[in-house]
Amino acid sequence: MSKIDLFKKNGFIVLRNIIDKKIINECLKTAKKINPKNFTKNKYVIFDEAKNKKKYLKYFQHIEIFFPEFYKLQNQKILEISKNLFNQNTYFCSMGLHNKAPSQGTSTPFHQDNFFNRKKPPFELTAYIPLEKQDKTNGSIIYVKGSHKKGVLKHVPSNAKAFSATLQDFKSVKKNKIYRTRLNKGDIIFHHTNVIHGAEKNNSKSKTRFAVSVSIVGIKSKIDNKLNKIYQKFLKSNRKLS
Ligand SMILES: O=C(O)CCC(=O)C(=O)O
Repeated sequence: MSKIDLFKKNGFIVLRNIIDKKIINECLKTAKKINPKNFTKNKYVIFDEAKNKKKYLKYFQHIEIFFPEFYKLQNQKILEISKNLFNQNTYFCSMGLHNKAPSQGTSTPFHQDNFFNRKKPPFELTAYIPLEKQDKTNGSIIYVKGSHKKGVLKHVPSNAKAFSATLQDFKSVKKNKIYRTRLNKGDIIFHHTNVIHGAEKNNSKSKTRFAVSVSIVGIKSKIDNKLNKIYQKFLKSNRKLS
């Protein structure tokens, strides 16, 4: 099956060895140097907090504005692949750095990005770029195959940092539909904005788990007013938690 057909069938594809490891290492070095204390008042930065109140970086929205080396991840190859997947021109939209600190990094609740992205038609995808090895030990990303075909399902408020909403009914998802990824530096996932995905917490005592999400949008896509109204409500309630 071609990569395009696989993307259409499952709602995601994993491509190996696509991103220049030099650029990844440069971004990883920067990410590891970020001191939470310097960003506590920055509204784009969200932390996990330990019992002793120590803060750990969880999510840094618009990382590229603060650390321009991250712009290097927005390359022509990614745009070309996205263009082929949606059969239309595409553009880079936004970027964020995810982390799960050793033993502290919390899970990513199961969700569909389009609950947050609010696109109609849903011509949007995430290019998910791990900056380091990612597997079961440090919280691998998990997909529900084919779930992008169902539209945006009901989400409910979540206590999870950086994700104001989670899918209401994950229990009904069949086990054989679950795909757990194992990623190395250089790999990339393209996932559809409607595909259900999440990740476990970081159980490792020593491994960080930095990854970058780059949003790419098809030019035929617009903001959906109905989805937008629901999202704004959820956003308000979640920001009070951080
Ligand atoms: O890295 C993670 O756990 C979350 C990633 C994610 O949900 C996304 O990029 O859409």
